[in-house]
Amino acid sequence: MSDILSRIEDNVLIITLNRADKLNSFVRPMAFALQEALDEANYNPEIRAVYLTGEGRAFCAGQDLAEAISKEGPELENIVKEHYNPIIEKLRNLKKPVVCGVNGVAAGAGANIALACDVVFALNKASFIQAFSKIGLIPDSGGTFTLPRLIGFQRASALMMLGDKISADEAQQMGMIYKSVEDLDEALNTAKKLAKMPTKGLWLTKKALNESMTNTLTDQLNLEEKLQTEAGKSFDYNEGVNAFLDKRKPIFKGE
Ligand code: T3D
Repeated sequence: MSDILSRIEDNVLIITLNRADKLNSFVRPMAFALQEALDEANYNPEIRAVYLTGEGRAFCAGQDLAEAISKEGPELENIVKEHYNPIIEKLRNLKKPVVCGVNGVAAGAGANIALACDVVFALNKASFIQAFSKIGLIPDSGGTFTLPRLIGFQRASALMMLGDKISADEAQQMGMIYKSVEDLDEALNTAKKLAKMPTKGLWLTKKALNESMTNTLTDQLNLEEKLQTEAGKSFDYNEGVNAFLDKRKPIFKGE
């Protein structure tokens, strides 16, 4: 059985983490398989959005700790460098929107991979744990960058040091995720909706948001000017404006 399942449905690449008996914790082949799936999403024009979720009762319990301490397993520095850093870079630089459907507990790297997605839904019974401090590690997978920006420095600091479990409802209230939901159909349908939208414009939006994390206001205004010019030359901008003026539904190509 493969560690990652993937299939295309309505132009959405549905990726399911598939080590349910170990709460979808990551081993090396699984990390590489996820990276390959994200590459496929970036380059395959049929794919216009990604939906990431987990099999069974968990989304992902982070690194498989048995592998992490195994003498035959990869070195700790290589786990971060070769597994998680590329996954986060690929998620943030993927030119298609990534919706995450957190179906259960998301711990350690599993939590921070979810938070690196563009739109994060979680089942209301799901939870988030910055589990790293409990085993003497620091939060990785971009957590120290992403979490303080999502929920503020103080709350990020407390959650990362204490390793407290946060419910999906609490995560929504503090702005960590977009929505806590009763049924993840809403999350998959959101990915399908995004797959019909102007893909290029969505990518340029994502790029602007990425850079806003570190830019000055002046840099950001200049970037908006540049990206808006690019968006304005797209097929979908022309189609969107014409459809509006013709009072019809636009048919976007993603270009
Ligand atoms: O070298 C490095 O590690 C660097 C990279 C770091 C990145 C990281 O992600 S570090 C953080 C690693 N993750 C954790 O510390 C979380 C560990 N898991 C838990 O704390 C708990 O499992 C949960 C809170 C997530 C869920 O608790 P619960 O009670 O619902 O389930 P459980 O009984 O603990 O787990 C069910 C099974 O999954 C169990 O296996 P078994 O006994 O039925 O055969 C458990 O051992 C396994 N499992 C859960 N998490 C992991 C895991 N096995 C390996 N690695 C795991 N991370």
